[in-house]
Amino acid sequence: FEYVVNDQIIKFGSNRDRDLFDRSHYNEEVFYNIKISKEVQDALRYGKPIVSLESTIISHGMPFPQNYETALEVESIVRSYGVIPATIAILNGTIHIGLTEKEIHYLATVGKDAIKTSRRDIAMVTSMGKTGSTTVSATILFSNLVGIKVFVTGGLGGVHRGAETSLDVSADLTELGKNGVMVVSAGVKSILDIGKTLEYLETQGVTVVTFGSDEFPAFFTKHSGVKTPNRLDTVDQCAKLLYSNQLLQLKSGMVVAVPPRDNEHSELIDRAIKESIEQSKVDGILGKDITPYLLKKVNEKTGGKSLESNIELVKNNARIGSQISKHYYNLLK
Ligand code: PSU
Ligand code: MN
Repeated sequence: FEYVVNDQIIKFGSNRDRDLFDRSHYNEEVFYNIKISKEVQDALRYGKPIVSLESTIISHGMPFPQNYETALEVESIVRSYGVIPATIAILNGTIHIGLTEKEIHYLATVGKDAIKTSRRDIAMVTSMGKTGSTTVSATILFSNLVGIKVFVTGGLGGVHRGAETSLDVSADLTELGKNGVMVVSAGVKSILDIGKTLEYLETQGVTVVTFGSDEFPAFFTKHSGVKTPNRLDTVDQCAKLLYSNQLLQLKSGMVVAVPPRDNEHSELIDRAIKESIEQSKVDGILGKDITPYLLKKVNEKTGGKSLESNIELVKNNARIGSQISKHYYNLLK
């Protein structure tokens, strides 16, 4: 069977492939303005393992040039496992699945001039021909649309502290509930309310596992004091979890939280987080600006130590995610 994206015909081998890759979003009458890189098309066509990557972490999550260097390094780590990386973004209104180095460089230098794009922003960005970096939510959505099942990032959005009055809950969580994609991250930052985030994920039907620990990690540290709903110890177990999710067509997501290595700066970072949250109230920061604001402030207050850990853990997640993807594709054979 085949489908058409921008005049490019994408063929799949058999009906079994069709069942394995959820194509339910495809409807031939709908025209998607999507450009899938040649490499990613080939990987989809021949059933090679793929891992998708988000781009808000490039534009809003890290400063230049570390954002650029990290994005390329993460891609090369993924490749070192024989897995194809697909960084996702919207460039001049066109959804791109798989970016060139030049395109990554472009996003890294425009930084916050790119529109931080979650689900609600997608149609605005595409219809106005704008450039948008995709958050975890939009990246999950596009991954699912083209059939990519494993997505690697640093940290997820979540339920913000004080959400009982502000109602600030990241669209990452509802999107996780709607797509059978496995997201590999280092959990959620303690700028968020971790306990409430796990409650919300349960409501959304999202399977949450911690890799090799009984505790759900807090991004910069292994320890959050919150017990994880599930623990898995091998990449093969994670691949089997994904396989079962697909087989049963649950169409809801999975979070694999990878605890970061021990961090000697965790107290410094913790203090910086608390101060930054207070400062954000004084500065009147609201809505989608809060997460980028806090990341920047925490980085400044820790003299770049938080950024170092951030880079380290994204790479670590890429190692685990790539292996999960490989094992998953082996299960399909
Ligand atoms: N956490 C990070 N780095 C990031 C983000 C979160 O450590 O770059 C980004 C991700 O793209 C995530 C988004 O999807 O922030 C969540 O934003 P919000 O809290 O506004 O939903
Ligand atoms: Mn928010």
